Amino acid sequence: MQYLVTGGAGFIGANFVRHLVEHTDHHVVVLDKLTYAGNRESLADLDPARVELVVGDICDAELVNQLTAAADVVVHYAAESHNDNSLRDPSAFVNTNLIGTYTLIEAARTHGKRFHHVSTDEVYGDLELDDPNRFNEATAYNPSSPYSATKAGSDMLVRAWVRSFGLQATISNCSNNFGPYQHVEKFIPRQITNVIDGVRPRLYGTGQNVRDWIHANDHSAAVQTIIEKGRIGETYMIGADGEKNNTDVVGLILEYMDQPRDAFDLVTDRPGHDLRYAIDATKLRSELGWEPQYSNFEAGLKATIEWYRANEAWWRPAKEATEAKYRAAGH
Ligand code: NAD
Ligand code: TDX
Repeated sequence: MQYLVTGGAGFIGANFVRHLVEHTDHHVVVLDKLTYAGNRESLADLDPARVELVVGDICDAELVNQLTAAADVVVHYAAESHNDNSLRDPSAFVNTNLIGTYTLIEAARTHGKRFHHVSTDEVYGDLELDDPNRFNEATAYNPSSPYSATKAGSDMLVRAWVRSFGLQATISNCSNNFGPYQHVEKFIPRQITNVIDGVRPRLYGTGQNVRDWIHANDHSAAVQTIIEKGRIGETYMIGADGEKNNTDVVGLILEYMDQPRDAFDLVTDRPGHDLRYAIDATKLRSELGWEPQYSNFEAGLKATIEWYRANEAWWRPAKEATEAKYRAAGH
C-alpha cells in the first residue's frame, strides 16, 4: 500500500515513518513544508525506494489532490505544534492546522481515501491536580491556547466530514510525546540540550504542571493499530499512564546528566498554561488490543539523553534561534 504521511519530517511524523519502514512493507510518501520544525535529516538514512519526501504545503490544494489520488491511506501529522509560538503569532496555526486539514479532508473525500487525523489531548483543556477523572473520548472540548483551539477545530472538521460526507476517517488524541528527533523548543529536548551547554533548565511558573508522557514509538504503534483495526468515525485516546510533574522530569534529567537535582530556575509562567493533562486509553487497549512497549519512563528518558548527546549535528543548527525566541519571551 502507499501511505501519504503529512508532517513526516517533524518529530512524531518521522518516528511514524520509521515505524512503517521497520514493521510494514508499505511505500511512504511524506508531504512536508520543512518549516523551522521540519528536518530532512530525520529521514535521510531511510531507503529512498521506501520513503519519498515531497516538499510542499498541505494548504496547496492542487498538490494535495495529486498526492492523495495516488495514496491508499493518508496519515495527517503536519501542524504548527508549539504552544509558546502560538501565543507569539497564531496566524500560521490557523492556516496550517485549520485550512491545511480542510484541504486534506476535501481531497480524501473526493478520492474516497482512508484518512487518519493525529490530534492532541490539549483539545480537552486541563484538569486540577487532584481530579480523579482523566480525559476520555467523551470529555467535552475546552481548548486553552491558539494551538489547542486550532487542533480542536481541525478535529471538528474531520468529525463533520465523517458525518456529512461519509469520510473514511479515524481520529486519535495523544498525550505529550518524547523520544529522538524532537525539536529543541520542546520541554525535554530544551532542558537536555541546555544542560549539555552548561545552561540551567528553566521551569515555567511553579514547575508543578503535570504532563502525561508517552514514548513516540508507542504513539506510532497506536496510530498504525487504529489505521488497521479502528472503527471508521471513531476517536481513540492514546496514552501510557505516564503522569509526571515538570519539576520531577527536570530532576531526572539533571540526575542522569550528573548535576544536582535542584540546579534549575523558575521563570515567568506561560500565559494560560494548562495545569494537568491525563489520558484514559481504556478504549484503545480493550477494543484494539494496543499496549505500550516503552512505558518505563526513566529508561526512555536515559535513552533520549543519549540520543541528544550522540546527535548534536542534528539539533545544534536550531538551538540558538530557539533560545533567542525564549529570551525575548522572558523564558
Ligand atoms: P513538529 O512541529 O515536530 O512537526 C510538524 C511537521 O509538520 C514539521 O515537519 C513541519 O515542517 C510540518 N509542517 C508544518 N506546517 C506544514 C504545512 N503547512 N504543510 C506541510 N507540512 C507542514 O510536530 P510534532 O510534535 O511531531 O507533532 C506532530 C502532530 O502530532 C501534530 O499534529 C501535533 O498536534 C500532534 N501531537 C503532538 C504531540 C507532542 O507531544 N508533540 C502530542 C499529541 C499530538
Ligand atoms: O522551557 C520550558 N519550561 C517549561 O517549564 C518549556 C519549553 C516548557 N515548560 C513546561 C510547559 C509544559 O507544562 O513543560 C511542559 C511541556 O511543555 P511543551 O514541551 O511546550 O509541551 P506542551 O505545551 O505540554 O504541548 C505538547 O504536548 C501536546 C506538544 O508541544 C503539543 O504539540 C502536544 O499537542
